[in-house]
Amino acid sequence: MKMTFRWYGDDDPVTLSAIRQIPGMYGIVSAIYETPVGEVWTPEAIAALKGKINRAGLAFEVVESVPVHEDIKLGKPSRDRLIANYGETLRNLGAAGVKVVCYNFMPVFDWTRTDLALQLADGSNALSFNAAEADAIDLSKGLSLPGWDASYKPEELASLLEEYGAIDEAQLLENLAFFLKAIIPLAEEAGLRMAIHPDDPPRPIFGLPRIVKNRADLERILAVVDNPANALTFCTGSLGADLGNDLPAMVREFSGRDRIAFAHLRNVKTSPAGDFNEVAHLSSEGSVDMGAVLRAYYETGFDGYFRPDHGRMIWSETGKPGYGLYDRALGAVYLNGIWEGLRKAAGAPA
Ligand SMILES: [Mn+2]
Repeated sequence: MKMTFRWYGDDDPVTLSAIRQIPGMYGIVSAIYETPVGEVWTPEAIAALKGKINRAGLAFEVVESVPVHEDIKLGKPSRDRLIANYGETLRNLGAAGVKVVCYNFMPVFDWTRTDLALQLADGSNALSFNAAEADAIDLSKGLSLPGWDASYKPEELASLLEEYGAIDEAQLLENLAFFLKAIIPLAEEAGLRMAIHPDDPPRPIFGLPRIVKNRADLERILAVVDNPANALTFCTGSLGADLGNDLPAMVREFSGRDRIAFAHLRNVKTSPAGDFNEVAHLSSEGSVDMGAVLRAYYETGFDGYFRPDHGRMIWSETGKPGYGLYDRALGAVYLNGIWEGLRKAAGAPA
């Protein structure tokens, strides 16, 4: 297992040198944010990012994300050019030593919350989702969704939502299959693995289709191209927002088949109705049994990448919701502690 940490580039208030000081930290998960979605990430831009990370004493082997253009998800004719560009980006990333590319296939919104700073009992705050509140949002009246207000102009959003009116889950899955059949051979050639991130939250939202929600969905996607390069980003926070998902069993199955390339470790406190808020990583804080999840990884010989996913905002830190330094650093240390315990219990050297 290699421990990593997400970093949003030079604009991120969390610095590389701070991340370097977290014990047991191996590498950085990042992306090129300046290149418009659908355009090629150039070797020069990739080398600049990699250089910055390597000079800080950290590896750059995981990208999150190379975004998938909406036209690919919609299956529009322009997808051929966009998929060719995506393939070229993968070739450039592979040549720079990147091993895993995280992506998602969520229409329009790549995550949804109804509150970015829910006050928890201990005085910290965290992201949360209330299904009834989300269902009550009328997007035709413009977007008033935490975290997304600046992303789309109202008329852009309206026309995009109209286009998705014709896309049901079966059609979206077909469009994903078309993408995977084209991209996975290129990923394999580039020496890297594509790792799809589950839908967050794992439920249909605003009438938009969702196809990465549970065990059956993951199985279907992996079967499209039965190749280790067609892999998963297994996010316990996203999948954990449906109490029907047995996370340790799913890890045991998919890691046992070597189809998890990247593990997002996040804890959420989830209600049976699917409302949830994010919490500290410690198992007793939420609905995710982190010890059981890590045991499943350990016992299936997982040698991919871990990263602590979203943390709370604690100790008066301000910054990008979910992506402060302190609580994610606590998460990394906690996860490393569990891992050391598992190793020692199995008789491995420290
Ligand atoms: Mn995640």
